Amino acid sequence: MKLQTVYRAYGHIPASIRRTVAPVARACRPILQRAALSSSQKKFWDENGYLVLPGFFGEDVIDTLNLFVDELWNTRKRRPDLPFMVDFDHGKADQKRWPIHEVPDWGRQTIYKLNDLYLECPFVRLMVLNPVMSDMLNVLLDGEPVICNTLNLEWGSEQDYHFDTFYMAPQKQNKLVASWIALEDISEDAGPLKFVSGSHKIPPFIFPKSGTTVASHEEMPMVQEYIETEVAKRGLKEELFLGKKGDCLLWHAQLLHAGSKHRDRTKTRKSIVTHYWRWDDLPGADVRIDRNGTNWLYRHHQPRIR
Ligand SMILES: O=C(O)CCC(=O)C(=O)O
Ligand SMILES: [Fe+2]
Repeated sequence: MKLQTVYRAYGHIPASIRRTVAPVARACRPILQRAALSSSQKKFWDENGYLVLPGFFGEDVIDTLNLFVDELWNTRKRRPDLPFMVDFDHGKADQKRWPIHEVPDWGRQTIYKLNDLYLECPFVRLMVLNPVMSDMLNVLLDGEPVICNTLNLEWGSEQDYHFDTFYMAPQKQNKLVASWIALEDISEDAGPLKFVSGSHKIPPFIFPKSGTTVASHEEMPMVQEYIETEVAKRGLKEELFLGKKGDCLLWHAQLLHAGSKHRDRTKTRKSIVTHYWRWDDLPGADVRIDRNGTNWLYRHHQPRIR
């Protein structure tokens, strides 16, 4: 029996039953692993630290999400109950994060991240961790994936090169995967995502202040030198992800990536990014399971910043 079938049968699984289901889940894992990814996809992932899934999402799914985001922006001012938070200047000293209903009209025209639609929207959860995706991530993470955040963008983030472990380090090293879904065709002058193939083999950078991979913004300049040296040493090359609408890119916890300059601001660059952790690494957390088998981390929306 497929793991998702087990979950569908139980719906939301109380902790006591979950303990009973877990061994079944583990027993199913080798079967799932054979079905989810081809051996060449797995080999490519191991060598390069990313995987492209062309046309993974149908037009109708993408259009529904785009309509939903438009609806949120268009109606936000009369909906103070909307819990979604919007980030500006993410990771910088003057980062701001406001509830969407307080964001002025210029906010949508500037670089922003609309956080965590997944916390309220089963449709978003089913999209970003549908059963096929779930099976694939199960292989890549060697464990049950859990959605731990989502970010919707409409412009290139122009973020510097980073490892996602700077912001959301998993409990266990490397047990984090991100997906980046193109919500429209992405053109070269609209700030596409760039990444360094094979950079996942660079040893993690440990920040002196915390002794972990988690960055503080004062320490960020230190890491850029490390990144440049390690990339040059290995002769690694930068690549652009020029995804078409519905394409999906998966990347490894340690894959270096960045947002390139968004040169033509008459063009948008709509995407949804999801980060996934493993259920096994979240023993005390409130992990919920939708009827379709999607695991997601239930938590508060992120706090306001100024
Ligand atoms: O889409 C981008 O430009 C960058 C997104 C990103 O790095 C992330 O969400 O981890
Ligand atoms: Fe990132």
